[in-house]
Amino acid sequence: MSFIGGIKVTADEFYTCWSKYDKDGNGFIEAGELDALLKDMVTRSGKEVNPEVLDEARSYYMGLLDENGDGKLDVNELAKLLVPEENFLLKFRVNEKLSSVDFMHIWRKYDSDKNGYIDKGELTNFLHDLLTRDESERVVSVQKLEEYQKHILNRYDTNNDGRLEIKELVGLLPLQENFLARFEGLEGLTASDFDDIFDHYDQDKSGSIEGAELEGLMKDCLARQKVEANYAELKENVKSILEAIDINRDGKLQKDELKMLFSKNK
Ligand SMILES: [Ca+2]
Ligand SMILES: [Ca+2]
Ligand SMILES: [Ca+2]
Ligand SMILES: [Ca+2]
Repeated sequence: MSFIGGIKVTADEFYTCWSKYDKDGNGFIEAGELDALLKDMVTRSGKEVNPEVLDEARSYYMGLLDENGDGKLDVNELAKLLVPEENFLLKFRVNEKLSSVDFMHIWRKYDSDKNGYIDKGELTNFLHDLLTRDESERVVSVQKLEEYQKHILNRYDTNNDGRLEIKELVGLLPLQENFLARFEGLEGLTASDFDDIFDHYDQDKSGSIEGAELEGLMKDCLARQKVEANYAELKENVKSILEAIDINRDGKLQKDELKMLFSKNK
């Protein structure tokens, strides 16, 4: 008889499941908690739940998951069954400050409901990835994650609203020096300065600046004027820039369009 295994989940789903099964919160799924998990797995495998099938499921899953053979599952053992998705932060170099474009990619990934803030559940996803980025095989306990979340909010949630906005997250993910700061005035750019700027923000070399690239550019433009925008303001700025200079109306800035941004901003 075959059962399903290796189910891919987001970090958020993983921790929701973990808290669901580890009811007493002692860091192990055991006894009755384990029965509830096995029942769900039998159902998900499309089989009828009866004592015989449950016994088979128990030996199948415990053989697969219970590495140290103590008859209960810890968080790392469960992660072999419910496999958290690939760590998004691995796409970015460790120990190096982020460009504003990389920062906006991270922001857009973890602000998953797009409300302009990293709320608590989103912060859990982010912290899971941050804590496991050096050891992709490892997952962290819910207790540790909560502890870390409190610590992060204490330290970086400067307006105490229980969530992080862009300038608060920058405290945690330091940025490189503003790429635009190296140019004295943006109106007197040489052709090669301009190419450097376009190449820097067109990170994926698609021939246009779009999405996180455009938000990163906007963030740097505003920072140059000493404006620390929140995400809503950033999007508002992107929108008005596109209205003004996105001549072919594709929602992206091609090179000739970007030129207008710098000739306008005198
Ligand atoms: Ca959010
Ligand atoms: Ca806040
Ligand atoms: Ca691009
Ligand atoms: Ca365009």
